[in-house]
Amino acid sequence: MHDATDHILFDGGRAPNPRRVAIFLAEKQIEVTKQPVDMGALEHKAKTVATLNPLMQLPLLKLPDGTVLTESIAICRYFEALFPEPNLFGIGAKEMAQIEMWQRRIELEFVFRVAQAFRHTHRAMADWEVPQVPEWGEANRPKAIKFAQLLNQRLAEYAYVCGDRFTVADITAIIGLDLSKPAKIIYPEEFEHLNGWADRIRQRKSYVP
Ligand SMILES: N[C@@H](CCC(=O)N[C@@H](CS)C(=O)NCC(=O)O)C(=O)O
Repeated sequence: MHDATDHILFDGGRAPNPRRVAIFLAEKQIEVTKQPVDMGALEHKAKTVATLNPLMQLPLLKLPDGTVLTESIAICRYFEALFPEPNLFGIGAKEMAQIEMWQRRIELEFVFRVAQAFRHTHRAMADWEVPQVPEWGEANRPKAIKFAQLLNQRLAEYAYVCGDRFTVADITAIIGLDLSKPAKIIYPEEFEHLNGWADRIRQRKSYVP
């Protein structure tokens, strides 16, 4: 276990981006000090978080020198640099670029679509997404399914999104797939490679439901 308990992670529990960092830290066995924030009670909009992050979003990491990092991938990259093993962002020019490519694609073409569907159609998001535009949410569902189809094809060939090993791109993909349930996005049963991959990812010790 790597000791990083002098770092404070403002943690939003089950929200997708906080989960992304939680899974990453668990994979790398890094221990930080967690400061839970009850996002259901909109605590992320209260002064403590708002003064540290004007965007009022989580996760948020406070470094020992007081530096504040937000953006899940920035936080993950910071820890990858501090504790390089196990490597999750790639080794060498080609693998690093491939992981970055899939990570960005999944973030922009999948997680974003699923999140828009969730935020603009789910009643629980009415105080978060103002105004909710249900038509926009609906419009994103087929786009998420289209990208999931591409992932399914890819996972027919490879055990993991970026090839034969688990990387940060798998973490981003699983949080998008998990968010699909409350977003009411239903994938065709024939996406068997995607489903098989998801079962394997959810069985990893690092998986945070
Ligand atoms: N791009 C940021 C997104 C962070 C983000 O949107 N976090 C959500 C939780 S998953 C949040 O804090 N939302 C608060 C809100 O929308 O009010 C990242 O990758 O960390």
